[in-house]
Order: sequence, then structure tokens, then C-alpha cells
Amino acid sequence: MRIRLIDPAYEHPYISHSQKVIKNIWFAHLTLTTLAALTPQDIEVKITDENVEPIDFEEDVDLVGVTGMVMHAPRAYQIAQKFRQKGIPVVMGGPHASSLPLEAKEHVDAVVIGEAENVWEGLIEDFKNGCLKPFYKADSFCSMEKLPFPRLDLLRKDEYMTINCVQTTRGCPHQCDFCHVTHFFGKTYRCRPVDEVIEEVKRLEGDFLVFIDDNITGNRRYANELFTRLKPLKKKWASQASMTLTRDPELLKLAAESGCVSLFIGVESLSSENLKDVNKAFNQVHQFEEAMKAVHDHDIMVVAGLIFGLDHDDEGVFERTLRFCERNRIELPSFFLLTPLPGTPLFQRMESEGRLLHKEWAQYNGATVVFKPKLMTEETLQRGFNWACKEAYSWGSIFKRVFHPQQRFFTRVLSNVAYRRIAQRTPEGYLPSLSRILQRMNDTIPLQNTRDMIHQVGEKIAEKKLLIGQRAADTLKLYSIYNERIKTLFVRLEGSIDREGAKELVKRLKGVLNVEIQKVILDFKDVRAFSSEAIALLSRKGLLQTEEGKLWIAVNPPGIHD
Ligand code: B12
Ligand code: SF4
Repeated sequence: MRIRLIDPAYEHPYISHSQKVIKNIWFAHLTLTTLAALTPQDIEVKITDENVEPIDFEEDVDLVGVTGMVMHAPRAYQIAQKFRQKGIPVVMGGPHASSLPLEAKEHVDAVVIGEAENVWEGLIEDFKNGCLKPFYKADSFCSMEKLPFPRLDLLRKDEYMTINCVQTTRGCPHQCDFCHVTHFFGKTYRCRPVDEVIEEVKRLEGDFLVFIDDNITGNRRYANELFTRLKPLKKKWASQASMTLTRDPELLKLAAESGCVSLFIGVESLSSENLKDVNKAFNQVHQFEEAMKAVHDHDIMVVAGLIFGLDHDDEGVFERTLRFCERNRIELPSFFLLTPLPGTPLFQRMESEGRLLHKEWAQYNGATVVFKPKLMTEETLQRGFNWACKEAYSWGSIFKRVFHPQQRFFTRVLSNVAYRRIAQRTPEGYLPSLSRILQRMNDTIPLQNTRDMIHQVGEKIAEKKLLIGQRAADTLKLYSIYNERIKTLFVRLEGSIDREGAKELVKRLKGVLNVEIQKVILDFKDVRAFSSEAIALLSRKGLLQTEEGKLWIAVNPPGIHD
């Protein structure tokens, strides 16, 4: 019996990778090599990764197995159709088929939902006996002990940057709303015995490998043991870890000592509101700069995952995020457009809110807008994303992020050159015209006169006076968010306002109202102290509308143009 396992390519004008890019940055998934290893030895099994070689549709095989993420689904279905037309049955598994088994079943003979370990052999038996079932789903997650080593020998190793991939854990202790991992693995986080991992690593040729875990430090004790045992092997490795690792100096140090040279870290967003919305509040924005520094101090390269299009992202997000990457010398910024993947809580939410634009899965690629963003139009989001991708890999930005005294300097430059090749193919984007204004409206204005401040206590503002030096902040902070759909700018003020601060605020607002923004809503509730001159000025300009309640809000301040 002969089985052909296929990883479909993704055809796209600028997302699919050339052979050269694959050779520079790509490593093969462990999916099919794992499946091949699970296949009984008397069966001839071969692998085609369509990203590196064409599929031979004329091949005489008995059974075809195809995998695929959501974006690969249409191509996977096409491949299945071609084989089925020749009378060759097709089985499909992987993230997409597991999320939408009924849809997949319309295109293939059998669908494997979830992990294959506990069902693949049984499926083959059924096939041999002519009684293939439509669906296979294991009763429980598989044991992580004694998993066979993936059949890396079946890959065309020279076509990839490396084929040295190892999985040490499955799942993730977190449950971010947009992520498919927890949906797929449930709330489990399972670890392979360290002995077995070490044995697998020892067998790899060369000194570099990738741990394809979703979060290699999800279990501290396990990671500690793994890294300790890796140390003597003197390998270099890359992997993914959540931000929590950056708050664990001891484990981070051990990771570096065990050979970690690069980490993909899901930073996701610079807005705490966004992070809270997607159940990722364990990423703490105020610690980001420190976190990046901690990783760099160990000479570990940061590949930062950053998402655009979350519900609190306005037009300023693109520039703000890129500058963050430059300031923190993030070696490889990896920008994604928010993508509601079927099966995730995000998908359910977007669908119930009627925000999905369509279900053309090939467009669910992380680089195409497939939903209605809250604070921007689809076009602004797409163009801003394109701008950020291109701009991040302009020579200017590469220079800011990479050129500083550091070891492994050349690796950093070479990786950037490879990413630049991909970025250059991105269609033209633009920086939204309001971006600069939004940066100015998200700023800190220092105070000049700290005397004669009136504490804002709610009901009666003039009753309590205090010296600014005692209790009030010596800055005025502006937090602004623009809703393009209703052309309204929301500005939250925090700290204290003296006359100069009030003047600066008025000046900035003038600039704002001269452009397409039609309405400004100011929220003074977090302003702790005002000088009487500031109050006079703000009132004259119609910015302060003191009402019975505790909020001072100005809507379209009438005096602002004077
Ligand atoms: C490594 C990896 C990558 C690498 C790919 C490596 C490379 N080529 O350079 C990189 C970082 C580039 C990458 C990119 C992307 N990835 Co990725 N990636 C992974 C990761 C971490 C591991 C994949 C792997 O090898 N798994 C190990 C194998 C053993 O597990 P498996 O694939 O699930 O297979 C098992 C079962 O599913 C089943 N099975 C699978 N296929 C089949 C087929 C048959 C016939 C059968 C019987 C069974 C079966 O059997 C296997 C054994 O149990 C997974 C997460 C994960 N845990 O799997 C995400 C994951 C697959 N990626 C994901 C995504 C979204 C992407 C991107 C689209 C991100 C983006 N927006 O750009 C891109 C797309 C890139 C592309 N063009 O292909 C999602 C997929 C979600 C979905 N529903 O589509 C995942 C699940 C991560 C997530 N956070 O949600 N990825
Ligand atoms: S931390 Fe990463 S892998 Fe874990 S659920 Fe969140 S996005 Fe997914």
C-alpha cells in the first residue's frame, strides 16, 4: 500500500514565498513528517510539500492525505478533487479540517478531527478493509510519551533553511481569543519526556534547530529541566514563547545558556484595552520596553508578533507600533492583520456581530482585511498595514533596529534582508494622514507653573486647593483615539493642567479640527488639578463644561477657532 501526504502551497501574489525565501527563512512543518512516523512500517509513505516541489497528480498511490491551515483550505480541496477524480480516496486533517469538519467532508472522503496519533493507524486499517469512515476523532488527547521521531528523512532538506524541527510541548496555558492553539488542544499543556526530546535533538545533524512549540516556557519546571539538559549539547535554537518569560530572569538566562538565539514573542498590541479585549492581559504594556531589553541583554533576537485591527486600534497604530519596534530594536517585526480563524472565540464574536466580510478562506492569511474594523475603514486598515510592512523593512528602519554593537550582527542583518525581500512585494500602502496628529494627541505635556493648583474633587472644583508639588502630577498626559467611521476624536486627559498646558492643549486641538476630524470629545475626569488660569482659559474656549456630574466634557468646543 502506498500513501502520499501533501502540504498544499499557498498561491498569492505577494504572500507566497519564492524558493529563495524558503531556503532563507523557512522550516518545514512537523505535520506530515509526524504522520509519516505514525504510519505502520509495511506501508510505503511519501511526502510532498508543495511549497518546494510540484505535486505529481499522475502518481499511482492508494491513499492521499492532505493537511492545511485555514488559508490553505481552497488549495487543499482542489488537490483532493484532482485525486478523487482519478478514483484515489483523500483524507484531510489539520487546523482547518478540525475546525470545520463538515465543510471539509464535502471535499474529501474522510476527515481527521484533531490529533492523528490515536486514530491514524485505525483509519489505515479501515481503508484496507474498504470501510473508511467519514470522520475520525480521538476520544482523548494523545500521550506525549514514546512519540515516534518525525520522519525528517522524507523531506527535501536542501530546500529549507533547516529541517531540524522538534516539538517538546503541545498546547498553551493561555487562551488568547484570536489563537487557534487552545481551541485545537483544549486547555491542555502537555510535555514530552525530556529524555526523549534530548535523544531526538542529539540525532539531528548540524548545530541549529527550531522548537516548533507554541509556547516553549508554558510550564516553568519543564522548561527549566529541558534547558538545563540542553546546555551540554551546545546547540543553538529558536522557538516561540509568551511574554511571561521576559519576567522570569532566571529562566531567560537559562534559555540563553542552553543555546536560545531567537524567540518569536506575541507582543500583539501596545494598547492594554486591546490586550484585555482578546484575553491577553498578561502582556503588560508598561513592561514592554523592559521586556525587550531583558531578551536583548541575553543576545536573543526578538521576532515580535504584532496585530493591527484590534478594536482599540485607530489610524495612529501603524506609526506608533513601528516606532516602538525601532525604539526597542526589535530585530524582526512581524505584523499581522487581525484574522478571525474559525473555531476561535474571536471568530464567534465577529460572526455574531455581523463583522465578517466573507468566508473566502484563502483570504484569511493574516495580511488581508477580512472583517469590519471598529475605528477605521477596511481600506485604511489595509493600507496602513501595507505601509507598516514595507516601512519596517526599509533600510532606514532596518538601520535603526539592527545597527548597534552586538554579537551576531550579521545574522540580524541577513534575516532583515530576507524579510525585506518579502516586504518589498507588499502592495503600496500609506501612512494615514492623521497619523502625525494622533501622535501629537498621544503625548505628555510638562507643567511649568506648579503653584495655585485647584484639586479636582468632583462636585465643587474651587473648594480644595493644594500645591501641585504635594499631590498633583507635574505633567498633562493625552490619550487619544480616533474613530474614522464617525469622524470623532476622543481625548482622555490625565494629570494636571496649568496655563501653559491649557494653551498647548488648545493649540493641538486647533490643529486637529483643521483636518477631517469633525468632532472632539474631551474627558477631563482623570485630571487631578487645574490652575485657575487654566480653568479660565479652557472655559473661555468652551472646553470645560462643568455640569452637576463629575465629568467635564467638551463636545466640539465652540471657542477653539478663535
Ligand atoms: C511552525 C508553525 C509555523 C511556521 C511554519 C514553519 C515554516 N514553514 O517556516 C511559521 C512560523 C512560518 C508559521 C506561519 C504561519 N502560521 Co503557523 N504554526 C506553526 C506551529 C507552531 C507548528 C506547526 C507544526 O509543525 N505542528 C506540529 C504538528 C505535529 O501538528 P499539526 O500540524 O497540528 O498536525 C497534527 C494534527 O493536526 C493532525 N493532522 C494535521 N494534518 C493532517 C493531515 C492528515 C491527513 C491527517 C490524518 C492528520 C493531520 O495530525 C498531526 C499529528 O497529530 C502551529 C501550531 C501548532 N501547534 O501546530 C502554527 C499554526 C499552524 N500556524 C498558524 C497560522 C495562522 C500561521 C500563519 C497563517 C500566521 C499568519 N497569520 O501569517 C502563517 C502561515 C504561513 C504559511 N504560508 O504557511 C495557526 C493555524 C490556525 C488555522 N486554523 O489556520 C497555528 C495553529 C498557530 C496558531 N497560533 O493558531 N507557522
Ligand atoms: S500565548 Fe500565544 S500560543 Fe498561547 S494562546 Fe496566546 S497566542 Fe496562542
